[in-house]
Parts: sequence; C-alpha cells; structure tokens
Amino acid sequence: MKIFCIIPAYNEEKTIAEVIEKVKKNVNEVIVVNDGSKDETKKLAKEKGAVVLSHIINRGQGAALETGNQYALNKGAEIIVHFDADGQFLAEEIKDIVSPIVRGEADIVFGSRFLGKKSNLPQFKKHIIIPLAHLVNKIFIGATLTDPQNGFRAMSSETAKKITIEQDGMAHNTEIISKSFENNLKIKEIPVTVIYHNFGQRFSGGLKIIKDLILSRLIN
Ligand SMILES: Nc1nc2c(ncn2[C@@H]2O[C@H](COP(=O)(O)OP(=O)(O)OP(=O)(O)O)[C@@H](O)[C@H]2O)c(=O)[nH]1
Ligand SMILES: [Mg+2]
Repeated sequence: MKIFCIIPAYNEEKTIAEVIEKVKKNVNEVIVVNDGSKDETKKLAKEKGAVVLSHIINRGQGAALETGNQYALNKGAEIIVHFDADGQFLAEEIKDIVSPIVRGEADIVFGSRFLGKKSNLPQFKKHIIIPLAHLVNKIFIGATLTDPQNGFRAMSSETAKKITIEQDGMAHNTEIISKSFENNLKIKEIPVTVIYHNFGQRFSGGLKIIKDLILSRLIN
C-alpha cells in the first residue's frame, strides 16, 4: 500500500536529516511540513530527498499535520503516518503502526508509551501533562486512550478524509481522538517507544500543551 509519512518540523535542524534517512526506508513518501523554521530545517530536508511543504509563518503542529494530510490525499496516499521530527520515535516501528490498517483491523492506530515498551518520560510530563490530558479527554470526549499526547499515529486515507484537523496547536491530539470516536472508527493502540534525549528543556512546551488543551475546549 502507498504509505506517506508526514513529519511536522519546527526548528529541527539537529535531527531532521537523520529522521528522514531512517523513515524513508519504511514508507513510500516522506513529507516534511516546515512550519516557519528559522534554522536549516528546510534545506536539510530537501537535501535528504523529502518533499518539503512550507508555512511562511509558524502555525503550529496541528496546522502542519493538516497541510500534510491534504497533500498526501491529493497525491493518492492510502495510509498516512504522523511522525515527529525530533528523533524521539523509532522508524522501524512504522511497520507495526500501519499493520492493523493493512490487515483491515483498524481505521486509525495510535502509538502508546504506556503499553509495555519502555519510555524514559520526564516526571513533569508523566505526572502533570499526561494525567491532565486524560482528564480533559474524559470530561469532553467521555473517553480517553492510554497515551493521549502521542504524536505517532497512522490512519487510512478514508480516515484522513473524515478527520479535518482544525486545532492548529497542540490540542490536535485531543481533537483527532475525539473525531475518531465521533466517526465510530475502528481504533487501535499499539505500544511504541519514545526516547527523551534532552530532559528539562521541554517544560515550556508542556505548559503550551496544557494551555492549548484547555483553551480549545473552552472555545468549542
Ligand atoms: N510544524 C510544526 N511542528 C511543530 C511545532 N512545534 C513542535 N513541532 C513538531 O512536533 C513534534 C513534536 O514536538 P515536541 O515539542 O517534541 O512535542 P512532544 O513530543 O509532544 O513533547 P515532548 O514529549 O516534550 O517531546 C516535533 O517534530 C516538532 O518539530 C510547530 O509549531 N509547528
Ligand atoms: Mg517530542
């Protein structure tokens, strides 16, 4: 099947080349959505042979994923994988995340850090952000997944047509889960590995996730 991998990237010059190199062995097309990066992300991604779509200004990870999804659908993708640019996911796990879709057992598959595989999560993320995301999902969706803030997922093209990502920022995670339930999709979770290289630096990112999550729900 024709598998497209969408990699949203914002100032990821340190990791983007290696991530593309590894991902391209596992998929048919690699699409980097460069979201107004101020570093060499775009140049490096092009050199590695990825298709690079660019937002002129930074619009957020959710907006970048939607740009990527639309492109992939237009180009005839059958399965779309979302994969981070920061080198935290393992490209060899792409085959595991797409396989339930290939076998017709799922419409959308979510990666989870809490189903057996080891991930060295920072305490702030583990004890504050993830429980908060669970709470927000339970209150607003009435359901949650084991890892509501995991950006590693795969969906069929039919699913991508049903799920338009309208949350530009970090609340897209909750939005995708919510729309999967609303559309009665066949949902599956599989264990994935998430590696943390640089502890402590993502504290402000964590606060942004909390702000996006709560604001998006208050507005909707
Ligand atoms: N396009 C785009 N991508 C972004 C933006 N912010 C983050 N990303 C990308 O989204 C992915 C995840 O971002 P992170 O900041 O690592 O978020 P996270 O993985 O949920 O958080 P950690 O668990 O702390 O790593 C990476 O590939 C980033 O480059 C943004 O504003 N625009
Ligand atoms: Mg990350």
